[in-house]
Amino acid sequence: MKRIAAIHDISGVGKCSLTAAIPIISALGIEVNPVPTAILSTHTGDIKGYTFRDLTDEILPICRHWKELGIYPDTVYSGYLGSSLQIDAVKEIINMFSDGAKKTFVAVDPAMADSGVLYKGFDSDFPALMTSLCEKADIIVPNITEACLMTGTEYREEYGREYIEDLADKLEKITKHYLVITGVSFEDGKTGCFVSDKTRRDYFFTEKYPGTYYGTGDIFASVLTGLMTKGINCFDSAKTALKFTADSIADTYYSKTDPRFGVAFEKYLPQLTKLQEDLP
Ligand code: PXL
Repeated sequence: MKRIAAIHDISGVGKCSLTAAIPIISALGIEVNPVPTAILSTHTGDIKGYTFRDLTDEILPICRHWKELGIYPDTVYSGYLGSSLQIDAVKEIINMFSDGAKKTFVAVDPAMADSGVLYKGFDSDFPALMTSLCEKADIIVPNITEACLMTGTEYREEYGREYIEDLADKLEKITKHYLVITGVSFEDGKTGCFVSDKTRRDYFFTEKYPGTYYGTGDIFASVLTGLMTKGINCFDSAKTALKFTADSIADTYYSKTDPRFGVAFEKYLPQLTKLQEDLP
């Protein structure tokens, strides 16, 4: 069985970070080894009064213990990181597991911003640090805001193909192998992603529902990372991740639940297990 070390916070309510990564990656038949970076009552987006307990000091000891036991993950997967110290810790984890018999795949979701702004609590130095972590990754999964912050590009709400291709030119110099840009939309009512393996570029689209759906970046990145860990190519992996995320959003939109508390991805886990069994 493959194993993924998932380095994210655990937000009790909001269905993001580890509460998305653990069930989704497990549904793909992969063991998840969580490295919780912090414990929060909820995510930090549009919810007041959340609690926050930092766990930075635990990150390296957890991974060192695994290494002592001879446990090497197939993939190191990081998401939301709360500080520059946590970024340094993830870099050290990548180095720590790089002396194994097999190469460790590294997936970095530079979760730090959306809709043109950095998440609460991050200062303007943070994107450069996150970019330095992305340079150690086999695949990076920024949304457009993160892509702009990492490349010093002006953020735009409206754009054409040229804008995305220009971002991709810059981001392909950062990632080692694969790039997926999420939240790409060229027409009303459609959203999707750009995918590149540096030899081929492609776009995949799905229906766009009005509103902001928290945690969907983490859901998408967890499916993508899981499938790529199983050896599925980046294009099929991204297409499957998009379908799973879109189904979960559609369900939440029609059921009219509060989207701040996350999307109904649980219902689609059996379908995800089935979908990936049929992939080449
Ligand atoms: O989904 C990204 C994310 C993860 N973890 C925490 C967050 C956010 C986004 O706001 O606040 C704690």
